[in-house]
Amino acid sequence: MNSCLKVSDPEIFALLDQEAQRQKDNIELIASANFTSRAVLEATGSILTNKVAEGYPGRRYFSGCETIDVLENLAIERAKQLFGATYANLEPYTGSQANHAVYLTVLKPGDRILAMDLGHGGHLSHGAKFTMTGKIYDCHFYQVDPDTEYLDYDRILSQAKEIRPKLIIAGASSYPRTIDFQRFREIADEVGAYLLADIAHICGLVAAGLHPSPIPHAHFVTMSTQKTLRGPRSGMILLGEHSAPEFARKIDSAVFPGVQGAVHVHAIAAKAVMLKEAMSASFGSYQRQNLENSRILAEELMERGFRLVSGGTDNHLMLLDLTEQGITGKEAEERLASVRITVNKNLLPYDSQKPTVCSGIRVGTSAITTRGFGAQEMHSIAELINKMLSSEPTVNTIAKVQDEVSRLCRLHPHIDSIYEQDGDRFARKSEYQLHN
Ligand code: DSN
Repeated sequence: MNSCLKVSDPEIFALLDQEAQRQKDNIELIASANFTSRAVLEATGSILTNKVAEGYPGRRYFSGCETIDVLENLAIERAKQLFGATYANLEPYTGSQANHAVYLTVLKPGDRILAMDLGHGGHLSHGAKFTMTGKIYDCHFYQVDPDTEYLDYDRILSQAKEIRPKLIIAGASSYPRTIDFQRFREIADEVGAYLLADIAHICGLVAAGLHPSPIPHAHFVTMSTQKTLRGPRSGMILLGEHSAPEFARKIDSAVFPGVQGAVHVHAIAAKAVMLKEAMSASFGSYQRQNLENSRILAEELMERGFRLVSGGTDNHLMLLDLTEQGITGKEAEERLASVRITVNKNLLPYDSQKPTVCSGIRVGTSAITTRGFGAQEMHSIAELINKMLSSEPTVNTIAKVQDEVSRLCRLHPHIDSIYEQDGDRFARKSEYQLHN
């Protein structure tokens, strides 16, 4: 495939090659990042891109959908099986689109939402004032406890009683602790609100049984599929048995034609592949290692004097407060980028810095765990972060850190390690290997 591209568009080919090299040579610690399998990539880049389809299996607005009807039904069944759901909609283009479809299902413009504050770990699509959600709905926010930095469910209940939201959103993009979906449902019931669980970050852990599932509790469950699930860049909506009878058809029409148009059939196929992979024993091992890596990295960083928000992590990510080190999140992100360690600056709860500066960074282990990094590498990475952030690094230190990053990357060479890890199914050599 790449050889066609090389001939027809050498500029784009060269950029892809450059990005492949970056992915190979960098330690990827952005918590939402991961590496898909080659099988997922093949489905994403397949001839399914050529097929136009609108509507749902058996209810299409174009002909020629016999094959893709089978494909979409198979994907739906796999999603239901993996998560123990009774309804699945695989058509949302992204996690944000999935959220918008839920809003369209139960809210009218001006209705109240209560969601996690963006600066405390929430997500843009949950109602930040400059977003579509924030402009259409009346959005209010709960925050973490100022002392423990954990969610304070009693406080959320009091706020819910005061605000009387029509929808409560449980879910985050930078909250390192377990979320109690049952408690959230009790709060929602007490104030007569619907509960949406957005599990974009933790869906892989939920699928592997390593984080409590929201399916028995939430009215709606949404997610993006490229993070801990290791799928394509896409979205998904699930319903449990208590809400499917009432909402299945409404969600269908909220997704299409409510918030989007023709189906991304190639992404549906890639999600089907992702779901099959997520049912394998190796996926469970991967997620256990992901949690173990995260726990070890958190401990190693704290031992080196870094303060972690909430004092640690229960999941695949952690937030480092760099106030003690005297640098901003922006400076830390840039310093680490200079040695090919990729992180993102992140607001911390009650942060006094602007979102473009931030007082901390978010660090996640999903991508490096896919790459095969284990306990020993977590020790090394903590040491490298310490060398770069605890004080201004010298030229000599920077050179030594760069060498160590190269060594670690060579030890676990990019995406090809996934194929070896997962056995025969992905045994074929990648284009990247063939070219190098
Ligand atoms: N939701 C954003 C994140 O958590 O990084 C991007 O997917």
